[in-house]
Amino acid sequence: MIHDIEYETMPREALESIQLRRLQTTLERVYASVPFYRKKFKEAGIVPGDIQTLEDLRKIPFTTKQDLRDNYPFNMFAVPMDNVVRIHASSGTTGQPTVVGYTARDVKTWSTLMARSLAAGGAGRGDIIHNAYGYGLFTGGLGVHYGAECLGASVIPVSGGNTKRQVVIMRDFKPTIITATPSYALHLAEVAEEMGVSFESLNFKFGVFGAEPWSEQMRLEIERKLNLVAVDIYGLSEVMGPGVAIECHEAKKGLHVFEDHFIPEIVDPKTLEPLPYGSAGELVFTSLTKEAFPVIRYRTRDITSLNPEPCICGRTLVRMNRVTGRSDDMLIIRGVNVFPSQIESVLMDIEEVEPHYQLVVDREDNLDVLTVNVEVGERGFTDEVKGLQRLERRISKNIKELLGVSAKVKLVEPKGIERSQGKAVRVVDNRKI
Ligand code: DLL
Repeated sequence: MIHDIEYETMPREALESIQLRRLQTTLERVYASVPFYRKKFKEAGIVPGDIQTLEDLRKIPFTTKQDLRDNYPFNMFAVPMDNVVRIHASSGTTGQPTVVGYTARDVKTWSTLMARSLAAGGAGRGDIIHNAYGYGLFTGGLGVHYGAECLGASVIPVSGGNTKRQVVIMRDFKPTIITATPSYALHLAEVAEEMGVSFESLNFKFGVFGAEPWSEQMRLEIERKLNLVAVDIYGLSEVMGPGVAIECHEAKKGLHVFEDHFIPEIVDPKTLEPLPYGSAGELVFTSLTKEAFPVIRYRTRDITSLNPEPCICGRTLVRMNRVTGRSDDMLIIRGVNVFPSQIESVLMDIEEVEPHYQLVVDREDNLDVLTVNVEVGERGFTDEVKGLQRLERRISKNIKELLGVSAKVKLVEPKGIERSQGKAVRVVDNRKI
């Protein structure tokens, strides 16, 4: 079902005129109230009034994660603290956390966009949503929660962790929709199986998974193991949280970007030149309606491409393709660019292994060494060392053939890779720069 029929199916011309009006208002606001943006505009020799068309947006400099860090914690806020009703922050695993704020209207907008997202993912009134995204500073839990309530669905705020209890809740409350990171969804499936609870006997229809990259093969694996239809949801705290873009369950082919609230651009991550529809590059967002924490040309570091073709679901919003990785978590192994998602695709094609893996990069004698630790499934597990070695060699050969990079493959016994309660840690890079 389409939650906001008017905005989600709007003809391009009408949408662009709304975008331009909202963009101009946002630019005036940040220029007046955020010293960082005023300085950037001045350095570029522009004022908000110079932006007369959507193309003019390209005259404005980019904003980076470093800019947000430099303004830690609240200096990017465009409203006084009296008007901020919510604060979230990124986990800060790659440095200082990024802090974001919301006014009451921002929370309302976010809830509406999350209601749109859940509806696109197959949810409606009467559905029971098992929300296993973490509640807290992470935007996943509360983002889905408010969206579910706005939609009129019943939400179970189970959060991440305490997995056995989650299985009992799934068995007893019979939720119809699950929301979680894809890695945690697979972990839930595993624990359910251990507890003798079959997903066939549960009531799930749809799952809305995101917050970390996952491949098409992983979607098939999740759909099979959890016995549901899985859609991809995208978002980031800096831009809002979950609900910036979502796949529709009808097509499951690219994520509709809510362009009446965010302008997406794709740029070459090296030259920063804009790229046309269809070309893969770094995704950049400008927010159009946010009050407390507007972002102008924010470089997400996520690599994807945009597809303007009409969708069978009726939405006219542009679709972004599945995020294949980040321009900054791209691994360079002996000069070869490799995204963890590419290795994942190779692994997923091997029947004997499970979708639980970790990539470790070391430097030995000045050479990069990539080790792929992957769990062997109960089926591929054998006490026979030779059999395991054969499998390791086969995987290594496939990686070499398909990605052009040499990798040591280490099979790990079932459950040997630590399970995440939220986002999976897929890469451990031990190289010193
Ligand atoms: O992960 C928000 C979110 C919560 C999205 C729940 C979806 C569901 P952050 O913690 O700020 O926000 O992390 C944002 O996670 O820049 C991407 O690199 C990655 N990411 C998010 N969704 C996807 C996805 C939330 N569907 C960062 N596919 C983003 C691939 C994703 N990567």
